[in-house]
Amino acid sequence: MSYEPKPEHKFTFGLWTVGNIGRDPFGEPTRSAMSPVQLVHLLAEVGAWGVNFHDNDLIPIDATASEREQILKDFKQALADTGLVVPMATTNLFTDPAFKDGAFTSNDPAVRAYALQKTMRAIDLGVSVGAKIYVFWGGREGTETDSSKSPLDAIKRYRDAINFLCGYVKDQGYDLKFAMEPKPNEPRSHIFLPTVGDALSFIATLDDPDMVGVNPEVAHEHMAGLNFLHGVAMAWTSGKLFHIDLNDQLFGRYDQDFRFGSMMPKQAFYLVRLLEDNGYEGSRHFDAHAFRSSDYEDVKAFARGCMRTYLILKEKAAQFNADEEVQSLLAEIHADDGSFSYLNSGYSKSAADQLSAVTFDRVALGNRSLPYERLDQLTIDILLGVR
Ligand code: GCO
Ligand code: MN
Ligand code: MN
Repeated sequence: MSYEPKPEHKFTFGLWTVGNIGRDPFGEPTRSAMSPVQLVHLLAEVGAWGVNFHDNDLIPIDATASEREQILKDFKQALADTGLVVPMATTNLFTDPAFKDGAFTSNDPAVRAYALQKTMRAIDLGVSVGAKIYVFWGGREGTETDSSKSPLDAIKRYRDAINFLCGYVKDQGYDLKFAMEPKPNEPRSHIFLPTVGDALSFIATLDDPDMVGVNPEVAHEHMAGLNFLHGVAMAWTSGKLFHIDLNDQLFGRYDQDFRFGSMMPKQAFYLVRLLEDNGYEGSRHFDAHAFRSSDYEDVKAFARGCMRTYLILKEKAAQFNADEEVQSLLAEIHADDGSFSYLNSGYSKSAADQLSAVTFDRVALGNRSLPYERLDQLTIDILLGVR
């Protein structure tokens, strides 16, 4: 199999990912900044399908109207020249000092109003280049000290803001859905909506929950010490997996944003298998960046690596699914003689009566062998390429 990325794979990168200049809290940039047009061409060269951006990745926050017009014209030309699409857009509500204590959840009503206005404009911008998904990552929506902000107030403000913006999108007649992106911390000590589960329960309280889903990110759930696969499964089963941020991250570390599958390839394998086996149709968006030590040639290697690893894992998933020994073990594990099929259609008085009358052999249930070690080693053999 070739691991060449194709448009049907829907691989996307943010301008801020391949455009990351290698600044960190301890060191100055190690790469010179590339323009959005240059980044679009870089992404086309490595074989990506789409490019996503924050409003200010494209248009600087202090750009004049005529600068804005020229940048947008050049960007659209680059899209036309390369065939890249813009499936997703988002707002930068974290860089400017105005947002130092949050945007939608700020204690200052003027900051909250500015955040809404900035997002309305950024939505207009995203929609003007074709975005269908709009991401909300509340990087500054949080606290260092809980004396400063009531989480109840903050969550209410967050809800009011998303409701307001849903209203705006509908009023404009845009074909756009929202995706909330949870993260537990960094840059704030504590960020509201820390995990996929929090985001899902928040969405259920909105005026129009159907308009809003989630954008889970590998690194963010790993930072919280959680199983990303399980978070994604929860989003999927709730019909809320509108987008996904793929990268990699060790547990218990600062936000690392590593190349997809580079740290925990086994977890990445289960994730790709879930997405591919269940027909996930959204973007496979890589929200990662190259090592600070990389130059732009190495940034291309990084971007190609994200897509290549995804495609290798997709192939491994197909191999796992087709492996006879794996399948026979799975069949053994899932053996079902149909004795309890009367429970499959949910509660009924007769099902409850029938169940009440059963005598279970509890010891035999506990003694049943579960060959999970064998299954796991087969998985490892497949992943390590010896099968
Ligand atoms: C992070 C986040 C961001 C968001 C981006 C798009 O940890 O910084 O993952 O990269 O994904 O703001 O919403
Ligand atoms: Mn992140
Ligand atoms: Mn992200």
